[in-house]
Amino acid sequence: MRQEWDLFLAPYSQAVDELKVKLRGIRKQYQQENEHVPIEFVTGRVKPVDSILNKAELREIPLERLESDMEDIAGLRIMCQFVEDIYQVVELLRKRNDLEIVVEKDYITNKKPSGYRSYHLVCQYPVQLTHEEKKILVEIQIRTLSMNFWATIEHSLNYKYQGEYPEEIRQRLQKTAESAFQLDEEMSKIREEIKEAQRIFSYDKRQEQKKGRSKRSFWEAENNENWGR
Ligand code: 0O2
Ligand code: 0O2
Repeated sequence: MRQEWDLFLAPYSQAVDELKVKLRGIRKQYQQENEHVPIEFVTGRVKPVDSILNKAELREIPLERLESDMEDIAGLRIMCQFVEDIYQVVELLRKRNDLEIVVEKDYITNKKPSGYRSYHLVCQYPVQLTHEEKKILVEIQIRTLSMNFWATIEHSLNYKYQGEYPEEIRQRLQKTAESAFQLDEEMSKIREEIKEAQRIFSYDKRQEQKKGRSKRSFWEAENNENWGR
């Protein structure tokens, strides 16, 4: 049984690994170009078998329909500094020819009743296997650091209450979701200022690193000469 699951999950695991590299690659390119980086960090996971089975039971998904009906067996999460970055990342993903967006949910404009905000994409992603290409579904959640802070805490509280929150906690969670979003809105207002400061900071840091490198190579050249004597 374990072996069957491993076999079934292998392409999902490959997709998560590949997409983590690709998305982190976008981040690196922006850094090299000294541009504001719309991606702060990327995480990913393959849904554990227990979670797959629980969700399948809850949603009445027959196991033979997992591939088509469970969209988040492979999950990537992209964290951004600003709400505007989220939409920039969505546009970047839209333009890629290595994945196809099949479902799009904007829980930022239309927050969930819980207070949850995030931008969700379900994509079809081709994985190259030994003998064939397999297209699998991958869920990409894009959110700000502040949205992620709220969702992470709410997710762990959910484990305790299984979604049946006492009224007081439910209301507090909604309130904190609004406060988290206010923080995003305030940050957006001073985003040009922040972006400019970050550009100067990362430029200075790169200059320092370059200086460090040339000092090191001077030192190494001197040393090599000394060794040669
Ligand atoms: P990295 O990049 O490997 O260092 P659960 O649903 O609670 O039963 P889950 O969510 O599979 O279990 O596991 P966990 O440990 O909460 O999350 C694993 C990683 O994937 C975490 O980052 C999460 O931020 C991310 N993640 C979790 N759930 C989802 C999801 O539903 N969708 C997406 N897109 N990402 C998710 P790491 O460990 O730092 O990742
Ligand atoms: P996990 O792995 O435990 O995170 P549907 O309503 O059927 O159209 P569905 O399938 O519920 O949509 O997907 P939806 O609503 O887009 O949510 C998918 C994922 O978004 C969830 O995965 C969560 O990771 C996250 N999410 C959605 N709503 C909330 C919320 O209120 N709080 C938090 N913390 N996360 C949320 P799962 O399936 O819960 O699994």
